[in-house]
Amino acid sequence: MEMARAELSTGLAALDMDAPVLIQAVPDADEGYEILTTNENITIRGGKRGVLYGAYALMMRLAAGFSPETPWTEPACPLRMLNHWDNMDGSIERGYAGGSFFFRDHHLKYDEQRILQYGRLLASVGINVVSINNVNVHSPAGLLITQTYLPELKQVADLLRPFGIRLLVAVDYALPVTYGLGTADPVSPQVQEWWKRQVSLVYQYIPDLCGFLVKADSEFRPGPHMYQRNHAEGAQPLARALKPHGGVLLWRCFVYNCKQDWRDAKTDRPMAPYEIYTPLEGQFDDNVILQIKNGPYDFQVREPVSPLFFAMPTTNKAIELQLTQEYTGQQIDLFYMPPQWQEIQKTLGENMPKYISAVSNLGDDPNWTGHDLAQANLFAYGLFAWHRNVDPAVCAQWWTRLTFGPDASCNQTIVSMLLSSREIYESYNTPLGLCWMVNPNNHYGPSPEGYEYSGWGTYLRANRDAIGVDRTTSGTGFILQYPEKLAAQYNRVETCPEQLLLFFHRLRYNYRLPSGKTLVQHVYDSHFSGAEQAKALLCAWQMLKGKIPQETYTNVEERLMRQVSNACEWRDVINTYFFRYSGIPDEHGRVIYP
Ligand code: GCW
Repeated sequence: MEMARAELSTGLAALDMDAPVLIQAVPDADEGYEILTTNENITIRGGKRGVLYGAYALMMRLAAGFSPETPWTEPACPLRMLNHWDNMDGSIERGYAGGSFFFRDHHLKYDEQRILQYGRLLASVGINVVSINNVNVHSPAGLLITQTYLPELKQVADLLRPFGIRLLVAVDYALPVTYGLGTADPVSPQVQEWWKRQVSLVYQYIPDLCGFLVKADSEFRPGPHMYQRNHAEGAQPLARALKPHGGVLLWRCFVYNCKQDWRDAKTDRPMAPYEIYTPLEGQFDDNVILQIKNGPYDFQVREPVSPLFFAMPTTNKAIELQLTQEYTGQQIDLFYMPPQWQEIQKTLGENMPKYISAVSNLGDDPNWTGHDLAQANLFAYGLFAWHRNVDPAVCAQWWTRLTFGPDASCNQTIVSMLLSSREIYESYNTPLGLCWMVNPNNHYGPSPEGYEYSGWGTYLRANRDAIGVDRTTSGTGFILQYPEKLAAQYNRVETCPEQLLLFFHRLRYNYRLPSGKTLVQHVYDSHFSGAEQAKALLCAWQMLKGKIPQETYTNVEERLMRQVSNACEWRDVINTYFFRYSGIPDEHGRVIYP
């Protein structure tokens, strides 16, 4: 209540507004709130944390020029998380907005004001849990849950608590080994005892810790498979140690063989999580939440939803999204994500998990996200996590108005840039859901066969006739992991959504799409048009010169210029690649490099 009052008074003063606001506690409520108005005053009624959310909502509504009146609202997801991939040396894995604002020189070293601003930034859009260290727990981050770093970690928890934000810690599964036990085998009584003691210690420092996040047996991280134990057995000692303290265990399902032989055409990487986890249905403790990436591969530009969301009905699940633009333009190219989330929500319907998490796009750049317009993704994520069914256009309008003020024509331009950005990016990137045509390691820019002969399980298998992996019932059978109706839709090339055609099917270059175009002509057309549209984004922005604060204008213009050259590079490389394999020229005779 005091926090809500304090935030309101500083916020309204900053907005140069003076509104008579009453705050009323609603007993037994927690995060929900409503805003009521009479002629004399505005009342925020809400639960313990709800009044704070109500205070931010009110300020946003006033700042955007909307009526403050808001009917009772409660979050659709109780855990609305942000996962940072920050390393303790200050770097950020897949970070595109500078370095960490939590860590430096292997310590929690930060500007306290920035952490407070961060707390406000997150709370204002309803995010209530953060994990600040990388899921790849590089040394010495494992020690964050030990005496060595707990006093430092506690300070961060204390700073964020008033904003209704709790900490999660990404932990190293092999930590008991580091502590001299010689094993991290989950069935070992010493290991179980060790986790109990360790967790008790953590809760002495941070009594409201949300819990732990674990990446196990994934991309060279240690895990229970090292001891021939399955993941339900593996999760147990940590879950049971956390349980008496009210903690949860977020257990990531990003598990697959990353040392596959490319000659092996039977193993199909996207099938792995379903194969590994579904036999374990009913075996996870009730405070374990399986954290599943939105797609079965890995945050590609276009993927179907992970089939695991439809399975394991009695197991807790969280969906993991990626705000940091690893494969979606690295905060150089514009990519507004809510249309993607809306599609996921539509496809999953009631199978949408109750818990939600997203990999952070924040860093220590002065504008937080590197690309100024990438802030819209964080804003929209908060709204999406709270309401689930949010209209991408409404989020874009809100954000634009709050960020750039009331100028309608300027807002219209920015909103339409945001709303078209994903389609544009996709049209010059990897075609038709094929995935993985990126430069290896840094994942920016085209390299069609960059991963073709590697162990990562990400193959296109192009030859002179056809491209793609057949995942239908007559191919790898991946499609059978989906519920019947969806499986039937994906299985037939005629009914498969066009954007996913090459995710599910292996097709000949001269295959005729429902549009009447051949596959290869579609690739050419979409790449030529995508590069043109990227140029159009730049032109649209340039029309705003003088209407936007100079710093933001320059920041975005410079990035859009880089986007244009990236788009041209993608266009030429992908078109050339398809031309060289297929030998089929562009019907319109445009330039393709032979
Ligand atoms: O997409 C991959 C990234 C890794 C990341 C991994 C994961 C944190 O390239 O950098 O590691 O996903 O999600 O664990």
